[in-house]
Amino acid sequence: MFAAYVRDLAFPSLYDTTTVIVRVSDQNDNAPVFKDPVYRLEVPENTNVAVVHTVVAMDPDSGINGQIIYSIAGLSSPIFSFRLVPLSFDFVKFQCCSSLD
Ligand SMILES: [Ca+2]
Ligand SMILES: [Ca+2]
Repeated sequence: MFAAYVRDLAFPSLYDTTTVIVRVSDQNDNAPVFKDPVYRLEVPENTNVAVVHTVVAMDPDSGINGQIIYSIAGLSSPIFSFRLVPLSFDFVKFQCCSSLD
């Protein structure tokens, strides 16, 4: 917010003032970034733990510009398949879908 001032060149000069209110809207100028660049996981083949790991990504934009959708890229092996379970807009867990043994 700031004040603007205008006046003419007459003598005596006349003038006016106004208040300018600027509302800054968010632009989608930040890409989502994972907390760690690489996640190295070691999972025992006979594990019964369904949740393998939870990964976190952040996007500092606001509103829809900062909301994140997780997905698995590429093909997964039939014996090593995972699925993503969203916990919130910022958290997702990798869940093992089949036996690894
Ligand atoms: Ca963004
Ligand atoms: Ca932004």
